[in-house]
Amino acid sequence: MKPHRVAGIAALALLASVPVAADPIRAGDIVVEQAWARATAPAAKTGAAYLTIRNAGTQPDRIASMAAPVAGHVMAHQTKQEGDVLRMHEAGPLALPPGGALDMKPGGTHVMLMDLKGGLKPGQEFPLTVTFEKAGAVQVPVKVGKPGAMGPE
Ligand SMILES: [Cu+2]
Repeated sequence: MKPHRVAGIAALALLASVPVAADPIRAGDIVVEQAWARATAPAAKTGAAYLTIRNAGTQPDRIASMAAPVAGHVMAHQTKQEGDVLRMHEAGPLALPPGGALDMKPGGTHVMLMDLKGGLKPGQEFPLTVTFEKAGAVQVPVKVGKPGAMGPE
């Protein structure tokens, strides 16, 4: 019996279970990666986050809901060109066909963070909980980049 060695292995196991922003997060066959957000002004009430979600399975799935402690309300938005204006609309439940991917990017589908509680600061990280109809809920760490950033840093 070597108690200190057992404790060391337990600590390693704990470390391995804490996700880092760059690591893909899995829920069953659903893989979430590269979650990031744009910094906002301190008093901003809305912000946008982006992530890539892949369905590596054989069954379709959909995003049922999203939540984050930095925001009062989280929804999926689509950006559409209307004449010469870009407008955002609430997207329906985002579908993930088998083998398909949802690649959220500025100017396209994004996670809209509503009723922000104090804005988003560069370097900040916050958890985003994405609940899938079949795969269940995953908590994804979202890294906040610079204002106007076009991708994860
Ligand atoms: Cu939006």
